[in-house]
Amino acid sequence: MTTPDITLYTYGTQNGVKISIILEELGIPYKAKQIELVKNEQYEPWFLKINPNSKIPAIVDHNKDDFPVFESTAIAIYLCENYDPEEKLLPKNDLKLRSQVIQWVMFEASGIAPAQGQSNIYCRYLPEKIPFVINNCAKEIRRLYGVLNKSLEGKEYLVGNKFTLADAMSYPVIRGHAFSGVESIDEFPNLKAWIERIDTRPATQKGLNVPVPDIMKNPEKLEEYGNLIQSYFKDRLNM
Ligand SMILES: N[C@@H](CCC(=O)N[C@@H](CS)C(=O)NCC(=O)O)C(=O)O
Repeated sequence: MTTPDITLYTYGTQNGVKISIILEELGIPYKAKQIELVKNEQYEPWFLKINPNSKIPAIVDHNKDDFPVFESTAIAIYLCENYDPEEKLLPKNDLKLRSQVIQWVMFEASGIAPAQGQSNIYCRYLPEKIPFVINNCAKEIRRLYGVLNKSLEGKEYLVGNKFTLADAMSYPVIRGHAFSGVESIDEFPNLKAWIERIDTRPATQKGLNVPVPDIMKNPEKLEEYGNLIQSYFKDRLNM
């Protein structure tokens, strides 16, 4: 395999660190470039050529004619398909195992991430607090955590008892449960133990600190991002 030459465009949010975690876990060299979301760099024409959806994360693979990839799930699968010959994170030939990993990756992308993303908006950023909406978001997050908790019964990781893409994509979002309005996850002991297990993985921890120190422990950066989200509402609600 030729030495990978990848630029990661990111910001340190939960979606951003999904990809730095994967790059670190695969041991792929990469350059991380912080996109200044607060200065609207994501809307600049050069970045729209990389991600027409104007969001981080995105990558450019310089070894493949500067091939751009956007959407965290698509990036994760691309990286494994091109740069995971040892099948560290995504099985290639065992198609059932591969499907199981992809099922949980999709469960995260279409279930957990949107549920927590919505909850962040309603319980953190929207100036008006609407109890029904906040409770409904928390209820859906708890339902999804219940599914994961049951699946982790007697297991260390989600698929095949080894750390895979399924864990790598879910962990950075789920560890932020308190931020998303679900303060305690004591009722999900398997999920809690799973988070603590992944907390000890050096590569994952390294990825969490790209391009800035872990945003969940970085109040200044968290506030900066929060202000950005609130500015979207001000525009939309004409506040
Ligand atoms: N579905 C996308 C979501 C990406 C996303 O929402 N990125 C946020 C940061 S976590 C962003 O770039 N927001 C800036 C904006 O919306 O202007 C993915 O998984 O890559």
